[in-house]
Amino acid sequence: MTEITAPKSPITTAEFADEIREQLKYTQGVTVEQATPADVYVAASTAVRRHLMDSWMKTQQDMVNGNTKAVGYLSAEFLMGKQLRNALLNAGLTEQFDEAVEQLGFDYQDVVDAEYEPALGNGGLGRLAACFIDSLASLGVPAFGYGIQYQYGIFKQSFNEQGQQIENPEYWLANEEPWGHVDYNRSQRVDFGGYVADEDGKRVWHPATCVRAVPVDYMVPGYASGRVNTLRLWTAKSYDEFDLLTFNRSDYLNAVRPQVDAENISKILYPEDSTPQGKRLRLQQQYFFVSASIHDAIRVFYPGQDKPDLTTFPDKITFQLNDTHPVIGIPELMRVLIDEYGYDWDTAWDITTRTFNYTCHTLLPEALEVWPANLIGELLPRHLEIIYQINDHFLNEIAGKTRDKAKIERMRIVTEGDDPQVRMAYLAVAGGSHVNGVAELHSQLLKDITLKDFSDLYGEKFTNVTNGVTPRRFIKLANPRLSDLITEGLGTDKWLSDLELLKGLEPLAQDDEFVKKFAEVKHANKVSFANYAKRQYGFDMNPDTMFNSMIKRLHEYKRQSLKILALIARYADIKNGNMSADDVMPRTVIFGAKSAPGYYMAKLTIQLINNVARVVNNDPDVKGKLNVFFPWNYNVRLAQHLIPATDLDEQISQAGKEASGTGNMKFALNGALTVGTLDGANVEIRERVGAENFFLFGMTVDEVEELYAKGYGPAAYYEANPRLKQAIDMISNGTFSNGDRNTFAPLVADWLTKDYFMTLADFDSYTAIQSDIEALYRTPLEWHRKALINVANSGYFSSDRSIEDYLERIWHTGPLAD
Ligand code: 26Q
Repeated sequence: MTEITAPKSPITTAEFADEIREQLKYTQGVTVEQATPADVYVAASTAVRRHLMDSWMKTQQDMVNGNTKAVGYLSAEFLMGKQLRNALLNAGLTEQFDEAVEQLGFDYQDVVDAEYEPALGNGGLGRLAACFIDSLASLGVPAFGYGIQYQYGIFKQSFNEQGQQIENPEYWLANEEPWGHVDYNRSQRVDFGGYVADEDGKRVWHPATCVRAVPVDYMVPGYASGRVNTLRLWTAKSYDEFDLLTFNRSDYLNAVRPQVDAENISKILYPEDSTPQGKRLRLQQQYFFVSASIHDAIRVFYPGQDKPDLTTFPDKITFQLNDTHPVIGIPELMRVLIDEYGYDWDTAWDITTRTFNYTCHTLLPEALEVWPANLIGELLPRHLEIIYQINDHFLNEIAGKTRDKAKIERMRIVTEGDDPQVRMAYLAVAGGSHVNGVAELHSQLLKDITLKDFSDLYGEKFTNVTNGVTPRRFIKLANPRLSDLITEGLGTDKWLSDLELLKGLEPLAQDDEFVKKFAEVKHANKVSFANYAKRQYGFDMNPDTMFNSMIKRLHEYKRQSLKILALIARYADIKNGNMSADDVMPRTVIFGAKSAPGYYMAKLTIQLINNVARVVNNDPDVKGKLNVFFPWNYNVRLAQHLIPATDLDEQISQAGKEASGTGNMKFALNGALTVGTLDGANVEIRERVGAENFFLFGMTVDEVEELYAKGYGPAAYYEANPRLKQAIDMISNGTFSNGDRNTFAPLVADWLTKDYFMTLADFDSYTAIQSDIEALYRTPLEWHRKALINVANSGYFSSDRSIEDYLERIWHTGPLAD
């Protein structure tokens, strides 16, 4: 007997169909006959929202009235993906929806396809935030996600004739958006600029301008928890007051300018996910959403109180800072407590440090945010004073802990000199209770290198929480075939809320019949993906080849270049006749990647991949043996289609550079094998699935360090390895640029002279592991057995487990009582 625990709403199909009809008529003003799939999408989404309303309101009431501390997840990005299917799943309405829509004469897939994906994030960090709020709700923990409702999400990527990336605006709000509820009556004012004056012994901020932060609320239904949390994204509106002086001078356009500028604050998501540029508007965005969120939390937890006792604030809510982006919240809470509520410094500092915690997502020094003090002073003069004061107190405090003068200097929150800089990561460590990395290795390296001085003196603050992904979206929704097989294998669907139950599949890996069914699921997924890729992109993919994917942001440290060099070497082997037809294991290589618009090397790499794809796919000599595809505009939807169809996943960053990775977890859970370095969460995945079920290659962190210390010269590797040399020479001689030798010259020059991420040094080991990969793939049963063992042992990588770790190690709170 299979035990089904998935929630099922008591509503019938007929009732659901009636609700859709009502919505169509009374809200949208169309008949069923007139309605398009997009109309039905809006009507059905509205109906689902209505169904969640009671649980949403009750969750909020229980949160405010009970004693369970809530979590405020402060994040500049939430990469949510489509909402409808997820909401249906978590609300237990999937069947009713499918049937109702069919009864109304629509294809449910058309209706689902009508949804426009909100892409309010760059990549891993934003998607992690989305997984975490899903898990918080599913575990019944009261929580707010707080962020920004950008009008333009991450750009829509296309490729031009030359294979270059083109960025197009992603104006997702051009379509009706039924999920977000604009709540003008819960707006907050956010001030900027001006000056600070001494008045009656107090510092008083006289801002120059202000904007109105209007919340847009999204319901976050938990799976099988009956709880519905809130994602509150702020949008910037101007106040409707005119600058009368200017107005009277009849300079109307200038009078309206502040209004127009105000609304720019939430206009666009910055598409850089490293080397932040210190842009004024970006700082405005950060302060905008953080200030509004802090005031919102005070409003929610002390309703109607003029003089709340905010010493209890840390018992009401704990704020998690998703990277340094919301760290301006630390001086903001200090300012609110001191200036707005009259607390003294020490009390305010005690409250603040007990409220905040900080998650770091990087190891790259250039990705650690630093703001010019001058810029902060211009936009937030009172905050700059407070930051300097925090700096002074902090330096005093560490002087009591160490006599190492150099160390104390290194730990300054604000640097000295002509153009002082505020180091947001340092401010976050000083102003919060806990700091965590996102995988074991990353947390260790933070302590040993990036934040070593801090860890020496405040070791107790440092901890690890390994990332995770939600099995609801990334297994159940993305891979229904595998979900059914897992449920069949385990005899229950409880794994959806307790992913460690996947362990129960391990014995089935010795059952050849089950492994064959598992292999059939993978094949069916590949066929589905091939059809999807044909429809969406016009690609011709052969599902009987190995599907080998590399999907992630384009970055030098992630080393898409290693993959492309190996691929060119393989192409040359086949072309040169170095391999007999039998030796060639047919492969379909699939890339997905966006580059930051101003990242020259990354954009050139995209162009190279596209041109290698063009040459390889058109070469009759390699027909049927090697194909390369680069579907444009990689996003959550494409991930949901591609991951279940992948045989081999690439996680090949230079060791010590990828903080965690989360794609690696999604692939392992969907039965792909990983080829990867000992980096980020790969280390833990390999530990859990077993070394024999993971294709490891490349230098370790220590070996990288050693080689770097010795002096790394990439040219020697080029000279020593004829296959590598040939691959690079083919790029140089114009094979992939219609004979033009200049197009990719900057890439080649970089590899041969700098190669900062040691692509060339790892080439040998990377190409050597390919024979193991191909040997295994020739015995499908053994391949799929290992893939199944991966699934069985990846339950740890559920974001439910990550959240439980946060609850235990950092937040010290739990589910609401029933
Ligand atoms: C900062 C300032 C100004 C403009 C942009 C930014 C910015 C925006 C996004 C900086 C960084 C990001 C995103 C970083 C990110 O996605 N990091 C990834 O986080 C994942 C979740 O923890 C990890 O798995 C990845 O290893 C890490 O690269």
